[in-house]
Amino acid sequence: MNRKGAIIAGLLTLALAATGCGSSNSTSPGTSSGPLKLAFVQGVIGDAFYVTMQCGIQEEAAKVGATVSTNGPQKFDPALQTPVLQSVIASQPNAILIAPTDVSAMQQPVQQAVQQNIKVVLVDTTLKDPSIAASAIASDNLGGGKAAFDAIHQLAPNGGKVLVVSVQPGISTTDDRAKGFQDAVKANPSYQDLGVQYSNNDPQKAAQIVSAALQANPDIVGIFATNLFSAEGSATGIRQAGKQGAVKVVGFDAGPDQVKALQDGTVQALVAQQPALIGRDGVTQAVAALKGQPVTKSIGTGFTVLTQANLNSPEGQAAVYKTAC
Ligand code: T6T
Repeated sequence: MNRKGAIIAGLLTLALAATGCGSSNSTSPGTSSGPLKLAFVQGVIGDAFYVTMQCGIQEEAAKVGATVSTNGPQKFDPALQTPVLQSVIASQPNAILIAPTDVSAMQQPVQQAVQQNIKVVLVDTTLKDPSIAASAIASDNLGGGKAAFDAIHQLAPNGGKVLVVSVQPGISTTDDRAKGFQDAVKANPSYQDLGVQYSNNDPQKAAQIVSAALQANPDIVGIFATNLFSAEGSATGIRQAGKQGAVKVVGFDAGPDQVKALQDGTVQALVAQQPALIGRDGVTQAVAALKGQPVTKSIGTGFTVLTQANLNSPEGQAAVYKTAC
């Protein structure tokens, strides 16, 4: 459904609910008794990427007259996200928008939502078998990894050793970003791939990884940090080693801390995603699925590569993530 169609459908729902004329819908709990109930399950709470996505979800939900609840685990961990999802399922929303924290471990818990006739839309991360979801919306993460390498290539054109600091294996987004980056490194014989190290989404661990890597390989020319917390910690590691500017750092995401690191020259480029758009599209797809209208199974969103040169432009400022709606 296009955006206008979604709005019309939402208004219709409200009108039907107000007159008590809503048709009962056996495939979806609660659609006949008031506004559509959407639930957003974040990958982790307190992450500016998911906060910005939440803002987009709330904005679009308000347009179509749906309510939204937002929940998430304390850590980016399927063992913690599963009980959060289970309690969301128990609250019987019409649709769940979820960023699964692991492609395999979250398959069954998400399947349980589908079995309860709740529509599922995957936002950001995906599953091994995403066909159970009505729609899946994500950045072009492979392309983003390649863009990160292109940025390092521009900054360190003579080549050399490069390192990836990622989160943990099994996350579709960061795994794809690392792959996109490493494939590009492989294709350029001037660069030497030092591999991927995992920070478990802990900035302190990312900082330790970078400190240790710079001690073992003082000639590293570039570091790619595949998400917000890896980038935050990588910047700390670079500062602690006194290597600001000497080692080129490209991070995924554009939270406030990362933007500061870009401004002070610790980080040279940020691949900013479009989390609000992912959220808005997620609502549109969920509502379409609930109304039996056509859905788009897979939607790819773009990104903006931020540098000091474009950060203060209107486009650059629009790409920076929010910490509150
Ligand atoms: O990079 C985003 C998100 O796309 C990824 O799946 C997990 O990490 C972030 O939330 C940033 O912390």
